[in-house]
Amino acid sequence: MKKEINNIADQFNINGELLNVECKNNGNINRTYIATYKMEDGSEKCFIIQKINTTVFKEPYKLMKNISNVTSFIEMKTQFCGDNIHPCLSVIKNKNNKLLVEVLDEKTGEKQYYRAYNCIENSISYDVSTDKQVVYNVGAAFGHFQRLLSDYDADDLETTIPDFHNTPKRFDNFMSDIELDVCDRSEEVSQEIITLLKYRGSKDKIVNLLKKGTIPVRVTHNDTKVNNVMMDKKTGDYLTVIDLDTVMPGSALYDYGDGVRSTCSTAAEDERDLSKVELNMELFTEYTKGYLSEMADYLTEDEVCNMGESIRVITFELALRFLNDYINGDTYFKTKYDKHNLVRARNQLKLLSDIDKKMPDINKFILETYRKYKHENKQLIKNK
Ligand code: GN1
Ligand code: MG
Repeated sequence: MKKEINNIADQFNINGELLNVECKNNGNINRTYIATYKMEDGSEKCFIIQKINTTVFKEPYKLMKNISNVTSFIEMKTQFCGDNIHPCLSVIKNKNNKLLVEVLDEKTGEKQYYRAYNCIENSISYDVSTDKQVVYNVGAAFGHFQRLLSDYDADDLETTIPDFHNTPKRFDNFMSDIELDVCDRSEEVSQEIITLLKYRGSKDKIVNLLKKGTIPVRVTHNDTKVNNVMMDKKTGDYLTVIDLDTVMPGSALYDYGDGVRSTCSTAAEDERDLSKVELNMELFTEYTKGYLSEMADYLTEDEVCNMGESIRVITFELALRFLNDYINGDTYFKTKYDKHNLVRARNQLKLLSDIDKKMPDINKFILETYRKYKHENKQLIKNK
């Protein structure tokens, strides 16, 4: 493998001598490597190389086109605004100017696809953080990302995973997979199924708002997990948002909801001790302030009124996806041990029940914060 990955790294258009490639064991979908090169000026520089999971991303060139278009647009805007605080993610092409390096797997006869990015220097990301400043910054980072793309035409992007956040469709598939029960696991998880069904009431809400045109289709990230924000190691400020695989047309609400789900839980997504899992309201307020500090002027009132609901819907969706994958025999998410997906599903169900209890407070805070930012911005414009 070592020789193979070195050979792949050599095919990217990087003017340097490859020193080392290290595999990073994170992410539930793709495989990530860090490649270090000695550059022409003698300095050492790291690059990210990723093997694309083609079971999940069936059309890697379409996916890379989305990423390349969006990263170029962000880079242009960032330069235009004279922003030299937020470094941009850029795709590094191969030596033939292609977005991917292709390799033929001799065993299976299938093509494998690799892509490369620059590394965001002096940065760190967190799987969990209870630091209020970090959480505020994660909210601001995803808000900033959405704001930069608020005038990018969503029709220009390919839908690389159809129905990615179509919660009702995922639910229907889940119900038929319980029936099919290919691995004979449905009975084992009957308690989890019952708990999940209790919360199915809100699953159609966002999809219906999109269908009716009540809320707009925007360019969205679709994987706003806390560890997808690179933070400055020294200052703790956000630098940039990574993992743009699922950038597609979608709803801003799923991005906000998923950000809160992932960032404001008191434990990691696969914590087994459920007594440690809840929605931390202090962190939720920080995330929401950070997000709205960027997005209050860009969201419609219908979007704002449904932000709270989006947290419940996306947590339901993740609980459902993990449980469904367990029932299907763990074919989608990478797992590190036997019942990993079941642990994740239980964890998300616990979080969901806590979010459900806290909905009135969640909604109240979102509206108050929205009004505050809208008002402050108006005053700012008036006083200019
Ligand atoms: C997957 O691999 P990662 O961690 O970036 C998944 C997300 C889930 C997430 C849950 C393409 O993302 O949708 O929210 O796991 N990505 C895809 O941890 O399915
Ligand atoms: Mg991802």
